[in-house]
Amino acid sequence: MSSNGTSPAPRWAALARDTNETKIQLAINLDGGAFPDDTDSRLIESLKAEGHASQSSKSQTISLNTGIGFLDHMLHALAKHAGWSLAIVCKGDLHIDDHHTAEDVCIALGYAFAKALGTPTGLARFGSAYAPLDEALSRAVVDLSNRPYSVIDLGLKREKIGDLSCEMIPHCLQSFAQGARVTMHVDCLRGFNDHHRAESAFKALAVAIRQATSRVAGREGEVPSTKGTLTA
Ligand SMILES: [Mn+2]
Repeated sequence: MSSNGTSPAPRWAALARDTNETKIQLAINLDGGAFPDDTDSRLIESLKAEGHASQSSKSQTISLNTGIGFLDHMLHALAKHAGWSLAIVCKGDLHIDDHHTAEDVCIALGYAFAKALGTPTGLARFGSAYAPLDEALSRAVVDLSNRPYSVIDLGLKREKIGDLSCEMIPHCLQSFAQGARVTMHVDCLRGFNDHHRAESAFKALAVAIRQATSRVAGREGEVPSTKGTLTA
C-alpha cells in the first residue's frame, strides 16, 4: 500500500523491438500477474500456444520462445525466481548463429525491466543472493544504480549448452545490465557441470533482483540514495 492508501502502480512494460537481425515482442510484470494493455497482439497470440518454456501459476505467467531452448530455460529460471510474469517471442537470424538473438533478447529484457521499474523510489535498491544447483554455487550482487556496469565470471568450459554458445551466456547478462541500467556482479564460485553453473547463476541473479526491487515499508516515495537522486 502506498502512503495515500491506494495500491501501488503496476510495475509492468511491453515492447516490440524490430531490426534486420531480430524481431522481438516482450511483456513483463515485475510483481507477477497480468501483462499491460499495450502488449503486442503477436505476443498475446503466442501465449495461447506452448512456448519452449511455459508455466502458468496463480501468481505468474511465463512463456518464452526465443528459438534457443537453453536461453528460454535460463530466462525461465530468472523470471520464476524473480517473481516476474514474462513473455518473450523472438524471430532471429539463427541461420547465422545464436549471437544476435541471444544478445538482443537480453537487451530488450533489460529495457523492459527499466521501463517497468520506472523511478526506483521506496525500494531496497541493493540485492545479493547465493543459489546452488547441486554441486554448483553462484553469487549475484545487484544495485539499481542507473549506472550500467557488469562483472560476470561464470567459468564455463564447454563450447555450447544446447544451442546456446557458452560465450553468449556472460554476454547475455552484460546486455541485460546495459539495458536495465543496473550494476551487477555475478560469479559462479564452484561446480563441475556447465548447465548447473549457468543455471545457478541465473537463479542467484533472480533472487538478488527480487530483493533489490522489493518495496520497503515506510519508505514510499523516497529515493534510496545519499545523492537524493538515481536519475542524474
Ligand atoms: Mn554482441
